[in-house]
Amino acid sequence: MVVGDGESETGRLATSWHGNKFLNPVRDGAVLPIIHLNGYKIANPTILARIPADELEMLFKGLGWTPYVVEGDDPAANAPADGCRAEHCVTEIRAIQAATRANPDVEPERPRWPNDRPADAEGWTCPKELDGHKLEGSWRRTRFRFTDPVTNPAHLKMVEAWMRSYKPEELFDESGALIAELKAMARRGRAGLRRIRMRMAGCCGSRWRCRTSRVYGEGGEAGARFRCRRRRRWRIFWAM
Ligand SMILES: Cc1ncc(C[n+]2csc(CCOP(=O)(O)OP(=O)(O)O)c2C)c(N)n1
Repeated sequence: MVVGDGESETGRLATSWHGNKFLNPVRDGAVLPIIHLNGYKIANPTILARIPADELEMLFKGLGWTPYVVEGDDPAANAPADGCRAEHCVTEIRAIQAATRANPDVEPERPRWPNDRPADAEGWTCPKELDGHKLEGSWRRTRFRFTDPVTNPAHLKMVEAWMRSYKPEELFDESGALIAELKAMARRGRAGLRRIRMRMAGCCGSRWRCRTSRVYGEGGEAGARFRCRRRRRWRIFWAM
């Protein structure tokens, strides 16, 4: 589960770090939280990225986790190590489960589940700057947009170079469809995102019967209204 550093300081998520207290390694599943520590949330710095690494480590240890940390701040150079660390965490989770499940009659001690923390730049792989404003590695990446690529050839070129940097020819076939290898990675059936009840704040308890009816509020007022067809009533969920 990848969690943004901004997201992870919102009330409910900040509290949910304590969810490990209720996990029974014999009976329950496990979650590997991967905290995407990229320094910013919307237009502000994040708290977790503003405390020293040793303090952050102590924080998560105090919350009962075994934190794993990336060294260095070059995301491209870190990528292979990120993969290895994540794999190590999964192996550790499996080992905890195997050890406790081998003796299901023994009351298990609460394990210190791992959590992982890669450090990427905010907006990593977006253009470095736009009209003199730093984008990658800055909160500005959510605030500055290409508004005129139709009339501004220089901006159009930048957008094209940016999009091509993701190598679309390796992701889509000639007809523009996603290649089979990637399609096969999507979760299906009951595990598919559309079928997960919690996907919209646990919206109404029916499987994919809710649809977003309209989002109201201009320019960032966070409030979405969902219509629940099964119960035939309106509900309002506030995201903030
Ligand atoms: C529960 C909840 N509270 C608040 C918000 C409002 N919100 C939208 S984006 C955001 C910050 C996201 O920052 P981060 O997780 O660091 O993502 P990044 O900026 O790196 O993409 C917040 C707090 C939300 N979506 N959900």
